[in-house]
Amino acid sequence: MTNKTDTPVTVIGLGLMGQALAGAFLKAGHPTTVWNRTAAKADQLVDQGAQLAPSVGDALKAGPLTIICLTDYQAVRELLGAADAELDGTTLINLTSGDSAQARETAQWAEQRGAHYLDGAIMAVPPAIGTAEAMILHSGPKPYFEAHKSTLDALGTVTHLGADHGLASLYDVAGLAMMWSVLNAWLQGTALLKTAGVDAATYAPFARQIAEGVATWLPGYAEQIDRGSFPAEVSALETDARAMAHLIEESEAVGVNAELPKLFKAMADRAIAAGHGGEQYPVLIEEFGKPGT
Ligand code: FVH
Repeated sequence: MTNKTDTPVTVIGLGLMGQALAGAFLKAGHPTTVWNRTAAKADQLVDQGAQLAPSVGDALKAGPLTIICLTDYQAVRELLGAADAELDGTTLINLTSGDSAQARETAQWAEQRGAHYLDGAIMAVPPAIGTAEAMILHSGPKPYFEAHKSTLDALGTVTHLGADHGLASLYDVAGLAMMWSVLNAWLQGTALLKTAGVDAATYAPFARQIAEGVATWLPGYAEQIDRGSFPAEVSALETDARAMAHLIEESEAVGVNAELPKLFKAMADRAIAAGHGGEQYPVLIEEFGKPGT
């Protein structure tokens, strides 16, 4: 049986992320072939033992598993389109950021050319690659993932989400929604407190406690969403909407931007107008589940 660190791997695309990916494979002992449009970006990796392939086609042929990580899907299709004969029989994992439709289209395109295709999303910055903190999501046929999981483990905490190739991209953007919503909410509060001379560092631990407390509500709220039933066990939406009005009024009174609370109050008001005022907050999923006005 092959030792897991003997498995050869190819990395195409040596931007900040691709260099980190290739570096992690090398560190774990995998024979690593690399290719990049600007060849000089491979120099450091070659010094560490990587093989620089002379062409994309040669890179694809170098081993059973290729990871590609470029700026966007258009670049991926352009680049691989010029060497698509070499895709036959290879496993291709695309860790480039994009949307779910691009992931599904690229999967179909690659599979038509005989590749075993997995899409992926990296929820980490380059310095975290190779540590357990680096969350790397994959979607597509599970046997393709399982066949290479021991190699992929060199990159961080790797997860398979399901057979639908679009899932990794969807989790990626869902994570972004969470990240920016939390950060923007924190900035709103920080701006409010600044008007009273409270600095950001003083408010940050309090804000963190609130965010962690809210996070504990998620499993129960998720159950309500999955059941499609929203009894007001803790607070009714109309009570929450009155608190939102306070936030807007206070922001305006002290000269702080109120666009964000106005946005979520408008959604709550629409749900209340539709008869959901006596239900609990996650009933707003119905507003989130349709196109905006
Ligand atoms: N860096 C990060 O923190 C994030 C974390 C989350 C996920 N991303 C995504 O990873 C993809 C690559 O990001 P990156 O940081 O490595 O980006 P760059 O350093 O700008 O490198 C881009 C590479 O793509 C190559 N490239 C672009 N267009 C083409 C093309 N038409 N043909 C061939 N290669 C192309 C570029 O080559 P070169 O400019 O060096 O010749 C770089 O290798 C991205 O989807 C992030 O969203 C990273």
